[in-house]
Amino acid sequence: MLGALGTGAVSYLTPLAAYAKTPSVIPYGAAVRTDPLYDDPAYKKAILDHCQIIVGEGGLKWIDLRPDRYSFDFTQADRQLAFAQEHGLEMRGHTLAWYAAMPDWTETIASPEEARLELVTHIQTVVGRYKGRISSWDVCNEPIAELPTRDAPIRDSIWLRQLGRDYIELALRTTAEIDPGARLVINDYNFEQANDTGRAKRKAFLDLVRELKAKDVPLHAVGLQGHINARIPIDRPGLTAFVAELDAMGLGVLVTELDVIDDALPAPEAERDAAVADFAKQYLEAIGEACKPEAILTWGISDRFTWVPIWFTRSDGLPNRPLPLDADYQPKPMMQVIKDFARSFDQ
Ligand code: 9MR
Repeated sequence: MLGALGTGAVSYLTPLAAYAKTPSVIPYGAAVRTDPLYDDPAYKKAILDHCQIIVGEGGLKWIDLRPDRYSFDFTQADRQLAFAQEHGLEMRGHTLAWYAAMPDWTETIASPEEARLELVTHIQTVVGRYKGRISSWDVCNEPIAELPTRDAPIRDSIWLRQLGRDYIELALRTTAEIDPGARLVINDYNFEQANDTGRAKRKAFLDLVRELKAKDVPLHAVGLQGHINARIPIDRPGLTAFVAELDAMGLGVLVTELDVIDDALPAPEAERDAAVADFAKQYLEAIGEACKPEAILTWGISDRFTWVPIWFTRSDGLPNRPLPLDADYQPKPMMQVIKDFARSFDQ
């Protein structure tokens, strides 16, 4: 049996890439936290009822894997993968090269040679361990600057400081070398915003992707995170044109981290949930006008576990409601939007 979105004859074990070629299914997934997968039966049931894919909200980040320069701690990622395999779910890998969630010791990386060694060794070890079991990687996460300019389009990080923008190519080539079967993704956010940030992000991202393609760097798909800020309108034509350009370059498109930042939305739940669903709908429709996404993942499944209040607590003190299930795992209109969108591609 497929999960809630599944209608086509695709088994749980079908690699992500194959879904893209199957006309009737866009698999749905969610970012997961490790402990409740095992300790909270209602959380586990929600994941199994709805998802074909999981991705660790943490676990494969440097801060989780690399307590020090010389060791790796795979505890969380192994538990997530064991869950995925036990239940026939895909697991995506997030993430190999990112500016954030880095352990302090990485700040002591002091030369290009050292940076190259650390990045390559990390990727060899992590991708090598999960080869054939994690079939899609966010190799590079959020490479574009917060407000990219012509002179500084790439975000500051230890990798950029030591290796320049070639760190992106290095990460992609190393991942491809270690697991030639893996689907390699660059993942970033704020592309949908109808403002200068949105426009600049789209341009800088397209420039980067064009450069990588021109150099024949292995890159198969792009991840549009979709942390939609409800204070900012969605630039539907801008987003559609952007996705159309990516699609024309032969790249797959995944929605990787969908949620709606609701701190500025009205308090009443029904009204707020409707607005959240509408933002998700506009976002997905704008993408869908240009291509059929390979997958849709939300960043968490239930309002019970979400990163949003870390940065976007509401001034009225009410809990955020950014995700497709409420805190008691009941579906909200956003879940229906995702299902309807996926079904709109059925033949
Ligand atoms: O949701 C994640 C949160 O629990 C972590 O503390 C944080 C730092 O590792 O990362 C959050 O996830 C981010 C993701 O990795 C990349 N895109 C933005 C996500 C939300 O901040």
